[in-house]
Amino acid sequence: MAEVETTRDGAVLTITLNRPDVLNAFNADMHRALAAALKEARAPEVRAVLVTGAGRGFCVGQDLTEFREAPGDIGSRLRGNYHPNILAIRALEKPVLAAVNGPAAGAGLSFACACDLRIAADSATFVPAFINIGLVPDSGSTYFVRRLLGTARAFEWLTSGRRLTATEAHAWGLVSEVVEADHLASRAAELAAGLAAMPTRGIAMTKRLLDHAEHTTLEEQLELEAQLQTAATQTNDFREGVAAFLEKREPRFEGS
Ligand code: T3D
Repeated sequence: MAEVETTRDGAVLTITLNRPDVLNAFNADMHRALAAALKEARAPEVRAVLVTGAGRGFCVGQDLTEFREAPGDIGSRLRGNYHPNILAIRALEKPVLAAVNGPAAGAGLSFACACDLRIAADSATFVPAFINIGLVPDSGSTYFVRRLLGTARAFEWLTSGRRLTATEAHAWGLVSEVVEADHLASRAAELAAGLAAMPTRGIAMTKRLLDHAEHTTLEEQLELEAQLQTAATQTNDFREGVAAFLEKREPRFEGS
């Protein structure tokens, strides 16, 4: 069976991590398959991406059975396997929604946090497992968790290794919604379809602006907003949005 499966429903590409026996822990084959899936997501017909896990887990990070022997050169593995996929999610010019169906731990937590939005099943849990085995957070966890939670809470959580429930994750703002486990797939599909029907280029540029805002001055951010707003006014979806408003009808955005 493929370590990562992709399915298309209209303009939504669903990427399913598929090593359910180990709660979708990462191994080299899964990294490669995920890279291919994220490449597939770049197709213009895809306007929203949904990522989830097969079975009862979302993703529990590195497959620890590979650490039985000496860990080898972890830095090289991070650079070669993990970083390209995290960067690919951020570079993807469309929204990426994580439907967290079960434990998200270690680099699996980083992977969820690299996505633009997260919803969770009520059975999902969030575990910054790195510290529990004497590692530091990697794959962007310090970047994304700090951004989502603030430095003080990020430090407290990442150094505790504490398992967070879906309800707690919602209260902290880590996920935007918690749904009953049986309804997660349908709710995620509904949300992804809604995102796919929005002005895709406008969403892509909003994503870029928010990422850029993390490391810039107000002056630079104002300038980038002005540049991307100029680009936005040149899209078909801008013309359609204004026309629909003036004609008092629902807009039909095509993502161009
Ligand atoms: O190499 C590099 O490139 C470095 C990169 C490192 C990045 C990292 O991700 S480091 C962090 C690695 N992840 C962890 O440390 C998480 C370990 N897992 C857990 O702490 C727990 O499994 C959970 C809290 C996530 C979930 O607990 P629970 O009780 O729901 O499930 P479980 O019973 O522990 O696990 C179910 C099965 O999955 C079990 O196998 P079994 O007994 O049914 O045959 C368990 O061994 C397996 N499993 C869980 N996590 C991993 C795993 N197998 C391999 N690797 C795992 N990470």
